[in-house]
Amino acid sequence: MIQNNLSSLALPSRLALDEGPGGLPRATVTHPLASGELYLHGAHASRWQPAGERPVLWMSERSDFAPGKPIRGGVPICFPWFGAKADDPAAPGHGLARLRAWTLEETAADDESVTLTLALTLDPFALRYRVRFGRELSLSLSVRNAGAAAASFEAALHTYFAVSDIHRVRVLGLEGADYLDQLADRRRVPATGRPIEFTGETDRIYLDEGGAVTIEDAGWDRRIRVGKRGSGSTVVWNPWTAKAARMPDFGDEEWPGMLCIETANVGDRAVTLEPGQAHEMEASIRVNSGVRPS
Ligand code: TA6
Repeated sequence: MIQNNLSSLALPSRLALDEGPGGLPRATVTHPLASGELYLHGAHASRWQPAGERPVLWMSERSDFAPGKPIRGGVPICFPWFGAKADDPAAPGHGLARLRAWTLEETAADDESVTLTLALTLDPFALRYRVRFGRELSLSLSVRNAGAAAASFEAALHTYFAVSDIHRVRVLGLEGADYLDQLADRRRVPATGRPIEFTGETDRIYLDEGGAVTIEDAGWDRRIRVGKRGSGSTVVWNPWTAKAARMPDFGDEEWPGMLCIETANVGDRAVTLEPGQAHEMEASIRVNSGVRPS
């Protein structure tokens, strides 16, 4: 059942609302410059395809679409913690925001894009999330401390990108950043000075200085640029064979076709807000054809 407030929204012509798999309310964008899809469940952008390009976001064929379950692919929002909750191992991984029904507050469309603005309250935080579908995909998460005391949070836009073959992909832009290796108890590893290439399960929290990261995909002859603001960590993840096989909502053979580049603030880059203070984190994603000869 689509939430009541939706019926009162005047939708621009390039945006439609229906019920997707699992009966989840879904907004579908059809614009000359791009098409896209977003579920109110988790404010989850699940598809973005600029005109003339292959789809940019990856989605597992095995994903769940059900209340209380995360969607496997697209852009899950991890908030107010990343990974396991430090003081409660029984708490859902990556927090609560991706499991909640967000309210669609505003929509807008122009010659460049279609923009959706969604809201969620997770005490003491008030969240607003603006998603702009156009030649670029812009995702902006604003968090305000609506409580009476200082409060801290971790956040990540856990973006799943579609790639031709992880073996033919390099990641540029993190050569100068140390990383915490999630496969070795978050041991700190010094910057390598080289682009990232993939030969096995990779799960790293890069402590970066906020520059853009580029996925160079030689198989599809394209580059995906992920720019960002208000983020001090970038998580890079591919589960490879064994971990993919352990995830029921992830096809065993799907791992070569995806790569997560996550715009985040996690660990010692978590954010602390005084009462009334706000913080914004934004990812801006763009596709360019052609890669430098490898
Ligand atoms: O961001 C990488 C990661 O923390 C991996 O360790 C893996 O667990 C992934 O997130 C997916 O987590 P999820 O809870 O969505 O299965």
